[in-house]
Amino acid sequence: MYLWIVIGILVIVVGIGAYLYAPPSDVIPEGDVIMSIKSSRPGCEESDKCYVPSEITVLQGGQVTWVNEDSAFHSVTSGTYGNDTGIFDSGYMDPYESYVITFDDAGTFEYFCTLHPWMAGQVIVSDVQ
Ligand SMILES: [Cu+2]
Repeated sequence: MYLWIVIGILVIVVGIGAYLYAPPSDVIPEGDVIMSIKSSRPGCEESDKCYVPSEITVLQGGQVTWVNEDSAFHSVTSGTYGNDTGIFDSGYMDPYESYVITFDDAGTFEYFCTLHPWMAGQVIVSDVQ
């Protein structure tokens, strides 16, 4: 009888501990730009919902974080489809994976998804005065 009470208390303590210290499994990294759901299908470009937002402005030296919120692979690759400029490339991003780039040079940087030619966006890096 006493043994069962001890075991019962242990189970409760371990249970509460696991509940308090387990990292939440549904945390999605915060992104500046998301690859939206169903952007793997053609048509998102018609409503400008592939990369959201498809155009983002940051100050020189600033960072942009992309998060793939779709269930398909996507990439963030510099240039345009068929004309990869080789400045940056995330590779295939899994669902909910994030990718961060720091932009040290001012200018307009176009990017696209190597898997879905209709997905395109740009980062405008403004000069620090
Ligand atoms: Cu894609």
